[in-house]
Amino acid sequence: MHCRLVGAPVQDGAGRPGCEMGPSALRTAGIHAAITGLGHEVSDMGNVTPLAPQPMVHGNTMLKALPEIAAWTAALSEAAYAASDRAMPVFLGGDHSLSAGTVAGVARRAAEAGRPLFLLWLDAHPDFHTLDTTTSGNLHGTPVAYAVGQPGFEGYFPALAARVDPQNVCMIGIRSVDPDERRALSAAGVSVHDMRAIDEHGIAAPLRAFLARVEAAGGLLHVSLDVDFLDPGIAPAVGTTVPGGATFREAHLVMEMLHDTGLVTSLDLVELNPFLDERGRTATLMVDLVASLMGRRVMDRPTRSF
Ligand code: B3U
Ligand code: MN
Ligand code: MN
Repeated sequence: MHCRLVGAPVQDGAGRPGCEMGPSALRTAGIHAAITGLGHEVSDMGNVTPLAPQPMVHGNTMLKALPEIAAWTAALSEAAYAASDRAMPVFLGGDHSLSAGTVAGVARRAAEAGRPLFLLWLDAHPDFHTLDTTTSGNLHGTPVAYAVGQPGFEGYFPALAARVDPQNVCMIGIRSVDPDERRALSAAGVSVHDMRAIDEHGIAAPLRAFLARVEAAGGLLHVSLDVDFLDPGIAPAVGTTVPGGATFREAHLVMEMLHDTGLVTSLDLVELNPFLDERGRTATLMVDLVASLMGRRVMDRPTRSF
C-alpha cells in the first residue's frame, strides 16, 4: 500500500492556538518511519498552503475566521482529491475544520469511482454545527455538517462536488453534544455511539456492525481521528479535553479492527496541540495508533476480527 502524508497546519478553526504545530509534532514522533517499518511505501507531500482568504459577511456574529477556514477548505479539498489517487492519504492536522476539505476531496474521488464514501468519526464531539447554529463560532465544530450537505454553507465554503450520505456516517466516542447538533443528527440519520453505548456494549460491537455495512456496500472509508476521542489522561495535548474518553486499549482495538478489514482508504489525525503536550506523549500515542491501523500487531491472528 502506498501512503501519502499531507500536512494541514490549520489552527484558526479551534478556540486556542497551537494546532498549526501538529504536523511537525507528528513527523517528529516518527510517523514516516512507523508506517515504512510495517512494509508500506510512504511519500511525504509536505504541508498544504491555504488560498488567499476572501472577505465574507455572515449574520452569525460569533463566527471566527470564516474567510480563513473557507480558504483552507478549498485548498485541502483539492489536495485530498489529488492525494487519494491510487494511494492512501494521511492528513496531519491541524484542527478538525480541516476535515471539511479532506472529506470533500475524498468524496469527490469516491463519486468518480462510483463507490459510496463512508465516514468513521472518532471524537468526543459530533462537529455537526452549521454556520448558523454554532454558538462558539469555532469552525472545527462544523465539518461533518458541511460534508453531508446540511444547509447554510453555500456561498461561504466551496460547493461540494459530492456529498456524503449522512446515513453512511458513524460516530464513536461522543460525549459532548450541543442541543442544535442533537436535533440535526437525529433528523439526518447519523449513527451516534456515545460513551454510554460503549460502556453497555463495548467498542467493538458498533464498529463491527458499521464495517460490515461498508464492506457490503463496496464503500471507501475515511477515518477522522480527533485527539479528544481519547481520554485526556492518556492524551492531554488537545484544547477541548472532555473526561471519560476512549482508553488506550479501546483505541488500539479500534485501529486493529480497522486494519484487519482492509477497508480504510484515507485518514485524518486532528486536534493535536503540541503546545499542550507533556514531553510528546500525545503525539507518540497518535503515531502508535496509526501503526496499529497500518498493521502492527502483537501476535498473528488466524482470522479477521470483524
Ligand atoms: N460543540 C462545541 C464544542 C466543540 C466542537 N468541537 C470541538 N469542540 N472540538 C462547539 O464549539 O461547536
Ligand atoms: Mn472534532
Ligand atoms: Mn472533539
